[in-house]
Parts: sequence; C-alpha cells; structure tokens
Amino acid sequence: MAAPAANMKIDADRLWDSLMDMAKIGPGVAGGNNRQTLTDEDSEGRHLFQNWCKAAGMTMGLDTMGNMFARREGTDPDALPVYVGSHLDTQPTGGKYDGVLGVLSGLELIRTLNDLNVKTKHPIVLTNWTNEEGTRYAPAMLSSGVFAGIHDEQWAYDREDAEGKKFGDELQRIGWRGEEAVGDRKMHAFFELHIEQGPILEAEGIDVGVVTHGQGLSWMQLTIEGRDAHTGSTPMPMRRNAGLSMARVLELVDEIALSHAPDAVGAAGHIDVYPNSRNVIPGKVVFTVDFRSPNLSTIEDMEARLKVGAQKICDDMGLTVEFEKVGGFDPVEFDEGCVTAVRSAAERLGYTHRNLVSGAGHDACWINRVAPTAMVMCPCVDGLSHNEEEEISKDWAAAGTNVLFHAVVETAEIVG
Ligand code: HGY
Ligand code: MN
Ligand code: MN
Repeated sequence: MAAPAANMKIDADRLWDSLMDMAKIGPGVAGGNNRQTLTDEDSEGRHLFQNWCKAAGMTMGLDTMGNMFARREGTDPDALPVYVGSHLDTQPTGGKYDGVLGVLSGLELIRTLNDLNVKTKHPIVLTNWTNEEGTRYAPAMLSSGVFAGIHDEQWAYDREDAEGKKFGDELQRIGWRGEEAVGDRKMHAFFELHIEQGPILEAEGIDVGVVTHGQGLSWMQLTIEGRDAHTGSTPMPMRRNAGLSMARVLELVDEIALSHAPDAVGAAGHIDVYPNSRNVIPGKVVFTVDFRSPNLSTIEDMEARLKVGAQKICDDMGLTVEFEKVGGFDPVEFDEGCVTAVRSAAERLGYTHRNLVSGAGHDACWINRVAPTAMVMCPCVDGLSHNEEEEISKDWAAAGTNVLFHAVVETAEIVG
C-alpha cells in the first residue's frame, strides 16, 4: 500500500490547542481533569468533540452504549473503515492527556487530510469509547468490551456507581444513549495513540512506543466483615477489626506481586471502610485488588495466592471474607500487520522508537478481539498518570500523532 510522503505532517499547534480546550471541561483541583463518565462534564466534552467533528465534515454515529463514531468518507463506501480513537472520560484526579490524546490526535489526523485534500479508499472513523476508566462504573473499558462481545449490554446497564445510580439510567439522563446496536460495526483495522503512563520512553529518550503487547489485568473485590465496636472501651482481644485485616491483606498483595518481579504489579486503589468513624472499629471493608502481568499464569497464581492468604488472615481473626471478580482481561498480543504499519511509520518519519508492552489497559485491548489492532505510545513526564500532574510535551504529542496519522492513512490507502 502506498505510504504517505514523509513530509505529510499534522499541525502540532492545532492539536495542542484542542487538547487545552478540552481540558477546560471538567477541570480538576490541581491542573488536571475530573470528567468522569456519564457526568454532565462528560456530556459537555462529548458536545465539544461532536461540534469539532462536524466542523471537519464528518457524519456522526452513536450506539446504545454511548460510543461515538465520526466518519470521514472514503472513495469506496463499501470498504470497511479504518477506526482510530480512545476515550474522553477521566479519572477523578486525572490528567489532560490520558485517552484524550488518542481521540484528539484522530481528529487532528482528519483535519490534516482535509487540509491536504487527501482521499483514502477506506473510510476513516474516529471513536470515543464510553467509560474506559472504570472508576465510576467497574470494569474498565466497559463499552469497548460490550462492543467486542465480552460483556452483555444489560449487565453493563445495571452496573451501579457508589451512589447506586445505574449506568444505563445515567447514559439516558445525559442524552448520549444512541439507537445504533452496539457491536454491529465491522472494522478494517483499529489504531489507538495513548500516553505511555509509565517511565520507559522518557528514561530512554525514545520518541515513540510501538506497542506489541498489553499486560493482562485482574480486579478482585474483597468484602471483609467483622464487628463495629467502640475504639476506646473494647478490649483488644475482643475486637473483630476488618480494617486491620485489610492492612494485612494489602501487605500480602505487595508480597505476592514482588515475588513475581519484574513481571507483575499489585495494589488496591479502591478502598471503602465502614462506618469510617474515628471512634468506631471498622466492622466492614470493601476493597479491590488490582493485579497485572504480561503472563496469564502469573495473574492466575497471584489471584489464587490472594484467595488462600486472605481467607487464612480472616479465619485467624474471626472475620468473614467474600471475593468477587469485578474486572479482568488476558494479556494481549496486537496484530502484526498493524504493528508493522506503526513501526514503519516511525522509521519513515525518522523518530526513535522501541517495542513496548502496555502496562495499562486500553480500549484497543478489547477491540483487538474483533479487528486487527495496534497502539502507538508517546512518553509522559516521570511516567506519571492517573494524577492531575500528568504532563507531556507538544513535541511528544506531535510525534505520536504523526506516526498514528501515517499508520492509519497507509492502512486506509491513499487514492490519487
Ligand atoms: O486501568 C487501566 O489500565 C486503564 O487506565 N483504565
Ligand atoms: Mn486511558
Ligand atoms: Mn486511565
């Protein structure tokens, strides 16, 4: 397939301006963003994105999970489209680039094709996947997961947030529940640009990550119950302290992950303590253990040791424990052809690059089940993400977007 000329480049300033404009919606408290899925801020960001897509001459689609699809026509309307995109929802203390760079780099790619009046055989479709983060509604990558047939749509609609609000009701409330059946769309290929969210590219001075694999994930939710009691008048031997058991389980989580170093990580980011009162011994804790590894057998070993170890801790303390798997996916190997398109684009454009295994999960991990898929990564400062101080440089954003642009356009086949 004819590759774009090496001098075909995106407009880095326009991309950066769009990133900064989107960052104004759902601002955090420390320079980042709190634009959680299905909130009014998410809706405001969707409207801005939709207006930009329409201004770029694209036609909009919306499915029953709120996934947004903006289409630029190809010369062959019957050719399966090349999809590109990521997510606009953020963590509660999120950065300006996680997900957003992947959506707005796709928009910049379209704007550049329009500027250059370049036509492609395959249509190009730009996507915003609903609820990638999984922070308000577990699991992560929920809507790309329904699209890929991993999750049942009604099960997704019934997911509840901490206030008991259902996903389907909130999607309806913000007015972004479409009519198009989720998953009906067929793809020629899917590409996603994402910040690395880790330290490797910056530390090695590399411009672009060619993502060959994604590590797998396990989210195991534990509910441990003891008994609420007075922190002052209850003798130590009489206590059934669920908070103490959680501390012991979290030490075990760290020990299990480190036993598989360097190919495993583990922590708990979601922790609820009840009744969470200064002078009440916690009678109940609910927390989610997040294990990850590029090796499925490692993930399975970590899950098994967590269950045995946590059960023993609770038995010894006279507490009950329940386990619920609330999220997970196996390690991912991306499509060789699409990965090659990314690598040759980086070479053609003269960017330093290296193969990378994604430490974080992405919508591409599920879309890889239903279409040839690959990812591009750019460095981020100190490898920091899921933190309002998340930062990238305009040059890093431009390099990643240029590589995405070339990989997508080569795959969509330039005409004329
Ligand atoms: O959890 C993840 O890896 C992604 O940020 N949702
Ligand atoms: Mn992300
Ligand atoms: Mn994220």
